[in-house]
Amino acid sequence: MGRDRHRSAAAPAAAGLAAGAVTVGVGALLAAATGASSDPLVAVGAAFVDLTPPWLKDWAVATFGTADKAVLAAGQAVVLAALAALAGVLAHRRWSWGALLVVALGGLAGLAAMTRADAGLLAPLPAVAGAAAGLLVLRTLLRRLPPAAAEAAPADAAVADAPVAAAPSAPADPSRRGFLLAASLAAALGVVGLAVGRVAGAAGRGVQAVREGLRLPRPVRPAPAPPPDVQVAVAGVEPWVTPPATFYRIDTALVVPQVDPGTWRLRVHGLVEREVELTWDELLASDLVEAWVTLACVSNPVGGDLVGNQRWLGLPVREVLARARPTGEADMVLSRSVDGFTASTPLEALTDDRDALLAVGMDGAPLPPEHGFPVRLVVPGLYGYVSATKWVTELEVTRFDAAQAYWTRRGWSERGPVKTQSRIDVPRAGATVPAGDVLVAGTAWAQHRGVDRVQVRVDDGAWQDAELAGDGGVDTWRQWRWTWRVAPAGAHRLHVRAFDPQGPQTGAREGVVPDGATGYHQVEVTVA
Ligand SMILES: Nc1nc2c(c(=O)[nH]1)N[C@H]1C(S)=C(S)[C@@H](COP(=O)(O)O)O[C@H]1N2
Ligand SMILES: [Mo]
Repeated sequence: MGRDRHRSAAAPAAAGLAAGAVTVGVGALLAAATGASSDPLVAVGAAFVDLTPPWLKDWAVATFGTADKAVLAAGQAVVLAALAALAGVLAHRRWSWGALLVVALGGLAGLAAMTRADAGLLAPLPAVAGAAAGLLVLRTLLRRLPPAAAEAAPADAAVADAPVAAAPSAPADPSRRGFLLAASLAAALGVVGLAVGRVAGAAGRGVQAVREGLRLPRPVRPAPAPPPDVQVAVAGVEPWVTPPATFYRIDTALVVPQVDPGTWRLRVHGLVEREVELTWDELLASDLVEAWVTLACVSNPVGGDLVGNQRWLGLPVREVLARARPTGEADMVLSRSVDGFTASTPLEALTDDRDALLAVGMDGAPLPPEHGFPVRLVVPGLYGYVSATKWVTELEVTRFDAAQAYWTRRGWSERGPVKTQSRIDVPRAGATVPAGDVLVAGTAWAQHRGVDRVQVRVDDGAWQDAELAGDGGVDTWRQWRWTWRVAPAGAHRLHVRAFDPQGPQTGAREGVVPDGATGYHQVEVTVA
């Protein structure tokens, strides 16, 4: 009996999975028209991201790094599959239970879609229509199965032996084969719908094609050529210029926002004498400048790689703000992206003489979609979460005591100046190196202050000055190398520290929350 019961749950669970696939597929297909953020999977994932407590986000980034999105998607798939199977089993026992679960899930997804920043009137439609289609498929599939009531009844021999109860386990039974065929077909259609919907959603807006056809104007002030020795000649050190393809990506967007430059606008408002609206054409017609800026994420652990250096092209933000004329009370600019992310940047950092840019170019090309196409902010000296808003559409001039940004509401500091840090790239942690002279090398950063000096220490020995590579400017990282003369055999621990004009970085170990990690990067190596 237990075995039969087990078997009898498999078919309804499969029906639930097939109906779930249809729900997701129909949702994604409709979302190709109503916008990616109304895709039920995307909307629920995005709402989950927004509701994630800081400790969980921190743990996820620390554990999965930039694979956090893939892990979230996989987790979502597992949870959804379990719920879909449960809905199938419940509906088989009693239709109203299963239906209620489907309606509740569809409703939740619809609500999630309505709370997205760019939600239109039709935002809940994909979730609602998807759930309706799923219910229809579930009903149709379950009709092909014998009722569960027979099994749910007391285990009296007459009922258990009734032909209707035995039917599902008889492989040759045409109704069972028909059920499997119908369920597989529904599941396959759902998966195809999901794929087609996602592809059509991205292509339908034609933003990729627009981006590829773009040519950016020349800067009125090109970035200076970095000194020839900006890169140390040690294999294994991260390149001084981070290729866009490997530049770290951190954001809350589960689907890269597709923003058409033709309809893009930047609205500057709030504590200003004059509201300003800027179009893409106006932006490109302005005097654009270029600058090397090293961007860093506040979630970067000591020794981590959520940091990269690039050549950015854009309009100094101070020029946009000058057109709007902030009033005397203003001390902060809350930048907002199409997907609702916000960052709080001190007004000062956007109006002083640093290269805070409304950037349109990276590495001589339009921004890659995942790095903020068509327009993002880049502000030297500040962590990305308080400054580097991608897909930016709004600058609200305000005050720190009047508004809070996305991560500040989730427990992170309202201000995020980059902390002076250094990293050993060579040798790698855990490496075994041959005895003799050992090359130790890496990078260090103290954006907008500059790295003055780097020192290395072996075990508990004295700090030794490393040799600095060429200086690419105070807003960029700086490479260094040090030769460990006749490294003694055995296990050793290398430490590094950088100095900015205010002195050495702190060795006190702190985690990334609330305003960035501190402590010396250390690697353990074995000298053979
Ligand atoms: N719209 C949007 N912009 C954003 C974020 C985001 O979640 N959404 N994350 C910020 C954070 S935390 C960082 S570190 C930088 C990373 O920029 P990158 O992905 O181009 O490296 O983008 C910032 N800009
Ligand atoms: Mo970040």
